[in-house]
Amino acid sequence: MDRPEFQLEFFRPRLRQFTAAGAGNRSTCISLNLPDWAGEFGLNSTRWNNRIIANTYEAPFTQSGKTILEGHCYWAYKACLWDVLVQNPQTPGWKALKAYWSSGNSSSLKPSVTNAFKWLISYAQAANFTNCVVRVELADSLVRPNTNSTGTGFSQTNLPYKSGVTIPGKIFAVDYDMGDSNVTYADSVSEDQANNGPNGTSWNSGSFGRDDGVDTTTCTDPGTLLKVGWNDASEWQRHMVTCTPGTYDLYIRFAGGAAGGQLNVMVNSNDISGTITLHLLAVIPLTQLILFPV
Ligand SMILES: [Ca+2]
Ligand SMILES: [Ca+2]
Repeated sequence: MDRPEFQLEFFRPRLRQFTAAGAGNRSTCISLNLPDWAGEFGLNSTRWNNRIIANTYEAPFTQSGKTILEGHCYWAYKACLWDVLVQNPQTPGWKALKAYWSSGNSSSLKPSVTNAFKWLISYAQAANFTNCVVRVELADSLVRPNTNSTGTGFSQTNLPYKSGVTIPGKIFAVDYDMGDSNVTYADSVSEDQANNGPNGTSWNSGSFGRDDGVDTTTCTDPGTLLKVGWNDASEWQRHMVTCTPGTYDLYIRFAGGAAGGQLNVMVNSNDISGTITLHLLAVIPLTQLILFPV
């Protein structure tokens, strides 16, 4: 973030009194001679965030003879949503409370006083930082330049999602690198282009976990909270690891909704496996995982 946010956000509601939401705010600010102003944005993918910052907020422009450099406010820091910096889980009790409220306080869904208290407390405890998913890839998209002269910009190169990933060891699919679509991953939908917001095409079909185009959701597999799903043809993810050159055995842990899935394993862009068909003995539920040696 390139400016203090509190003051800037204060001005935004005032501006909305004068303009249609999201339109004409720049000219309104200039005509009102406000000392500073900001746009607000959020609820889209890392790819979208990084490009909007580079092309809108960090690009000076001239209007009415004045050079403007706009500040920006990112929306929620912490919420149950999957596209915020810190996501706290929704507990079963919290969901039951929401169902009661959204029903119009249906008597059949009304919790006991004891349960209502317990569920609210469990929700508060779930919001403890240690129980949350912290989205470092989203922070990366907000602070890393889109491009730079050293070629380390968000759209230019990948950065490791977690440090210290080595082999021999486990590489979790969801720990793919940070960076732009077609740099660290390829996915059929990597941002909501149609609506510039949350009401169009979902870029993460799993609606939980990382805020990239890769489709991630919750997982009960040992050692990770998240898994990658919805892998369509030609999609891929890149993982940066540290290892000693040598010969290794590779085991792929996967699940599938139908037989016939295929994948290739590449090292430094070289296909080392050829096309592997993931044979399933039967249609396996998505929650069931098997080991497959290659
Ligand atoms: Ca996607
Ligand atoms: Ca996908």
